[in-house]
Amino acid sequence: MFIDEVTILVKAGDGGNGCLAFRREKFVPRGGPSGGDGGRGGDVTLVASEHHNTLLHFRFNPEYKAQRGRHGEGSNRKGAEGESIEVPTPVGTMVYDAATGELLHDFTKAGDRFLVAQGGRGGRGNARFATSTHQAPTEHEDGKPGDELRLRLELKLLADVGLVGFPNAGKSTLISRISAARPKIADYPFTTLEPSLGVVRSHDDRTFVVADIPGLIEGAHEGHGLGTQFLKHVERTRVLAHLVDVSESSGRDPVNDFEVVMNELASFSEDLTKKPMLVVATKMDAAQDPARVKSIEKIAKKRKMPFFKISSVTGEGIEALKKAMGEFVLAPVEPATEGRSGE
Ligand SMILES: Nc1nc2c(ncn2[C@@H]2O[C@H](COP(=O)(O)OP(=O)(O)OP(=O)(O)O)[C@@H](O)[C@H]2O)c(=O)[nH]1
Ligand SMILES: [Mg+2]
Repeated sequence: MFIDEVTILVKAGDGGNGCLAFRREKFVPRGGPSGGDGGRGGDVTLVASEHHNTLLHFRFNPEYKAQRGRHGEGSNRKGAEGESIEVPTPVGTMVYDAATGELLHDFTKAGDRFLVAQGGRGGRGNARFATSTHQAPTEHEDGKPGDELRLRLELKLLADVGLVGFPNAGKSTLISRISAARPKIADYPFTTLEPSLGVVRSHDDRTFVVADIPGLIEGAHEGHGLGTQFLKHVERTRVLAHLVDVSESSGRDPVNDFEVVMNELASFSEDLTKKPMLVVATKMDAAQDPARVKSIEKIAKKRKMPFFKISSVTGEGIEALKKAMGEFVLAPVEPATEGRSGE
């Protein structure tokens, strides 16, 4: 199981201080107390968001502070309340108190809200302490501090995109190009022995998870090569990217490679072949024979699968592929939130 984990600090706003003041007016010899209350500090609320699939955004911004309340002022003016903030959190995130290890909240559905740090109350101004026998109070309170705590967030990562293909097709190289994952890459089959996940940042700053799994060969479902048991890691992905080496160095026919892998997927589970699939011709920088590329492009067209040509060496086609993956797996942005950036 792959677990994304991050520690963040949340700090609610402190309450504003109460004010000590007396009225001074012309012709009023003894003005009464007029110190206003401090404003309440803002809260920090975590909100489950379907636009976030990973905890990556927390790594760039590990601190969330709400605004403090303003201090009270004379003439019984209450301080303004501090602004509260909302922090988007992926559905599925478990929120722990980092100090005690206590589970505070488990986000199960989008829109779910959890007030994690409450703003401090504003202090009372001296006007509030006046009584009939105590007409010139000088008591006034400081605001209460807002809650501050460290949270440990945990999210079980499920892959959104699965990379499949022959050994040496360039799966690990692609994931190392589009994510921070650094699986072993080498010029021999079965370099990858177990699946690994990479978190990919899309062009609009959202993230999704790509799984790199070991290569498949003919008869994998009968145990040849590394077998097919790791295909369970891509069973729940939303889309498969099928990588086909179109360079001469594979020494094989790309169309045949494609069919072999499709057969192995089908032998593992029919559902896998029903999943949307992107066909990706890899190693374009080393593809001398355009006929090889064309042949696989034709197969993709026939099956109505989107087709991409990439080179992880030159970067050709990588952005377009990333964008297409993102379109398959990320919820469409609603018009109301469009243009929002930097979350
Ligand atoms: N010229 C060229 N070579 C590439 C490209 N992508 C990968 N390679 C090379 O192809 C070989 C295999 O790459 P990997 O990424 O390890 O392939 P894989 O699909 O993960 O292989 P397995 O883990 O064995 O299934 C390595 O020597 C890479 O350097 C590319 O775009 N162009
Ligand atoms: Mg590999």
